Amino acid sequence: MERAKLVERVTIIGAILLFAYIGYTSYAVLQEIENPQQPYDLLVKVNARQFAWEFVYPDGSVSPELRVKAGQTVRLELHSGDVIHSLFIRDFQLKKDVVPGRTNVVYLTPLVPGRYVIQCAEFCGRGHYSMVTYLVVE
Ligand SMILES: [Cu+2]
Repeated sequence: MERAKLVERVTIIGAILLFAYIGYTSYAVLQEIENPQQPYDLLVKVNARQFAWEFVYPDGSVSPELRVKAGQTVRLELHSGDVIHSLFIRDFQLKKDVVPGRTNVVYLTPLVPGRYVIQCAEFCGRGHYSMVTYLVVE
C-alpha cells in the first residue's frame, strides 16, 4: 500500500512538472505568434466593418484602398468595429482574422508593383460578397 501511494505521488508530481515545463517553454513562442515584433517602414491601421475596409495612415489620412511602396515593410494592425472579418490577400497567401475588441497584427513586404485584391474571407453578413478592395503597390 505504501509503495502504491509513493508511485501515485511521483506520477502526479511528475505530471505537474512536465506540464509546467511545456507551458513555460511554449509561452515565448505563443507571445511571438500573438504579438509579432519586427522592424517596419509603415504602420497602417486597418478598420473593418460591415461591409468595407478602411486604411488609416500615420499622417491621419484615410483610404478605402491600401497603398504602399514596393519593398516597404508594412505593419498592419487589424481592428473590427462590429463582427469578425478576415483580411485575405490571395496573391501574398496572407490571411488574418479581424476580431472585435482585439488587435491582430500582420506584416507585409510587397516587392512587385501592381494591384492586388483584398477581400474578406469570413462570412460577416449579407454584404460580405462586396467587402472587396485593393492593395496598390507603387
Ligand atoms: Cu466579411
